[in-house]
Amino acid sequence: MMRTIDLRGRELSRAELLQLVPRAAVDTGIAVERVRPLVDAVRDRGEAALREQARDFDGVEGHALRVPEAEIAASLASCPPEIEQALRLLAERLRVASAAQVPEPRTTRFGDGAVIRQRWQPVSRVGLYAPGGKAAYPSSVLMNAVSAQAAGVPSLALASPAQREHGGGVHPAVLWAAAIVGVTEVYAIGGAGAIAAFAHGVPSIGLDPVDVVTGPGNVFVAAAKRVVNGLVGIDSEAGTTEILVIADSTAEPGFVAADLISQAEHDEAAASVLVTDSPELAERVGAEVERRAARTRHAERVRQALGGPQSAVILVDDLATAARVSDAYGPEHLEVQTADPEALLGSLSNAGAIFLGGHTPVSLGDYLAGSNHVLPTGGTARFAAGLGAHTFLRPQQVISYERDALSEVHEPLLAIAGAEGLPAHGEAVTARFESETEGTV
Ligand code: HSO
Ligand code: ZN
Repeated sequence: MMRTIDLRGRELSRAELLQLVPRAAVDTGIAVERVRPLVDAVRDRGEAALREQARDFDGVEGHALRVPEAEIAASLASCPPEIEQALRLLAERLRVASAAQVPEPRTTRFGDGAVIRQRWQPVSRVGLYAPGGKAAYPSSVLMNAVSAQAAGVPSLALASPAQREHGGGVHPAVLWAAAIVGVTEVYAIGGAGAIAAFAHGVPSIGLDPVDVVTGPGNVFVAAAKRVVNGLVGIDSEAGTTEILVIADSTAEPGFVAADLISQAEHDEAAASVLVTDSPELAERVGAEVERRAARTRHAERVRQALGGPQSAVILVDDLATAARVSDAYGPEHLEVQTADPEALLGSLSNAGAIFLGGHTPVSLGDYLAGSNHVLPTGGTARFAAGLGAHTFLRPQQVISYERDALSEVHEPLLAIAGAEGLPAHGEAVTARFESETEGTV
């Protein structure tokens, strides 16, 4: 089902490695032109535009745009207890691991009275988008909300499309997640309109503008985030899911196959890549993939994903080359199933998250590892990070100098101000010492 790329005995340049496995093409750029009028309409006409968009795109009219708080709390009554318990465990682990992502403040001193503090300031208000319908993942809602809370964001709003089949309210699974993390401001607004509402605010329903918008969505949601980027901050665009497994002859073929299939289950365009120095393992994984894919619920989707050009088995001469291949690809999820995964970690840099050893499947990270599953896709792991407390934090420098410390840099500062032709910059410092030199106070 998966095609094989044999790199044994071949030296590929970095440029060639970058081309090796193609990514599914996403045309967010085209969607941007389509959503811009929708975003502008919400900016200019607020609630009326949101209601038109709900009618046109969600088939819902006359519904409450803000979900009553009592309804959020009451939603858990419809949540099966084992699911509620599991979601609470997820939230708790995520909370602990996310708290560890918040950096300590640091102080730098250049002698006495010359102090620079660096503190990490949370943004004031965040808008979190949760898709509705089939992709209503409560786990993703928690990944976003708990990260913002761990950062110390004081105000958090959630939006999700109004669902016709739920009486114009938001998907119950989204409400369960909101209830579990104590988010009380929830809006039944979907798509580009929701992103616009967060960015511009909607006074008639009491929706104040936010500073940062995060959360997954379809191509139109991604496009709307691009449109409002700059007015507000956004998280990175999380595209179709990807897994790359580096495995050697000691790996368990069934584990490798199960993990390749687990992410293929998300989407026909999902990418599953195996890189191995063992042709025997490749063969056994291939057989396991066939066997397991035949039995899985989303068999057809999995077949398409694994059979697509975005998926492959790559044969290499050694694990060092496997690491180079993986780094060039920059997968969202990287699994290392080798005799000594720690030994390879030093040569791996570009991945959204790295899963070491045979008992750390990606689906553990999707749900209960305590790590965040919102990760950079499409090769953006080469420069971007996954979602976390840091998404909502800004490093801010606080500077405080005393008189003597200022005097110490007076002369060199005048020199730089002179070089830049900005003498008033120097005079602002000189003013602090004039009383002494001229005898006036
Ligand atoms: N693997 C997905 C996240 C997810 N999995 C949500 C299940 N639910 C992208 O990392
Ligand atoms: Zn997943």
